[in-house]
Amino acid sequence: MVQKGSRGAPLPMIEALPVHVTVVIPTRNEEEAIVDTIRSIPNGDWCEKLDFLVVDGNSTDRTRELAEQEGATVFLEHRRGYGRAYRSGFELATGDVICTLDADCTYPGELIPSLVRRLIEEDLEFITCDRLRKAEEGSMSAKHGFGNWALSFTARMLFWNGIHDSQSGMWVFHKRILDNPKMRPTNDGMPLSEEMKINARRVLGRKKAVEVSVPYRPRVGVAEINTWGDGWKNFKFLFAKRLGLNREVTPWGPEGAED
Ligand SMILES: Nc1nc2c(ncn2[C@@H]2O[C@H](COP(=O)(O)OP(=O)(O)OP(=O)(O)O)[C@@H](O)[C@H]2O)c(=O)[nH]1
Ligand SMILES: [Mg+2]
Repeated sequence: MVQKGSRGAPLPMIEALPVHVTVVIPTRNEEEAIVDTIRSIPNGDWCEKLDFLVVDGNSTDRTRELAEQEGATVFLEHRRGYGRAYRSGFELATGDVICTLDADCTYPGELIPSLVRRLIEEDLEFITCDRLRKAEEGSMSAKHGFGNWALSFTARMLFWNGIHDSQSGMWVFHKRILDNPKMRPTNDGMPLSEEMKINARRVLGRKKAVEVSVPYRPRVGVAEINTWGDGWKNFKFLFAKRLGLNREVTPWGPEGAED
């Protein structure tokens, strides 16, 4: 017997996981890929409740409209930045388990049910998905490949945490880990990605914070990333974090939440 995902993809008949899962997706002008990104995640009975929170950074295209049509809750985060989007989205997510991915069809959304199952059944707290070992052809330019390797290598040397892919943006974790202020990332930009993994390994340890290799695919839609600028910011952040000099520029949570 099989269950049907909302897009008709058959899922093996297994007991629903007793958790509410929120998929948090940051977007900025992703109208070409947001629908397929949401649809890539099986929407069957594999968990108690599944919802989508799109944190949009002032897109000027149809991203927000399309996300709402797919049933997602859309939060408009006026403040710029990838990290800023997550630092609001994590607080707003209502699920017990949070999953993240980019809105550009690069990450395997279809693996989310099995990753959540692994989190629960193996009693883990945090999973980060490594893209570098299973990257598909054309998914990463030589420049990005080298940048990812160099940043990951530097992070391993500075933090000795064994993380292979410090820049991956796909994570699956219990929302409760963010109750600990030491787990909350401070950075509003791209460095939030490496900060998540540094915090997870520091606070939760290697047994509870694990890295899993997943496929990585060519991007749909045009990236707004500034390769050299963001690469340099990521690099500087690693040293600031190592020295304990990283600081929050904006507070945790959506605007007004601190009042
Ligand atoms: N809310 C919000 N989302 C953003 C912002 N910048 C990027 N994003 C989203 O964050 C995700 C990651 O950004 P990408 O442009 O894919 O960055 P990247 O994965 O390093 O670059 P590629 O490898 O080219 O995809 C995407 O879903 C973007 O739409 C921002 O300022 N605000
Ligand atoms: Mg991307």
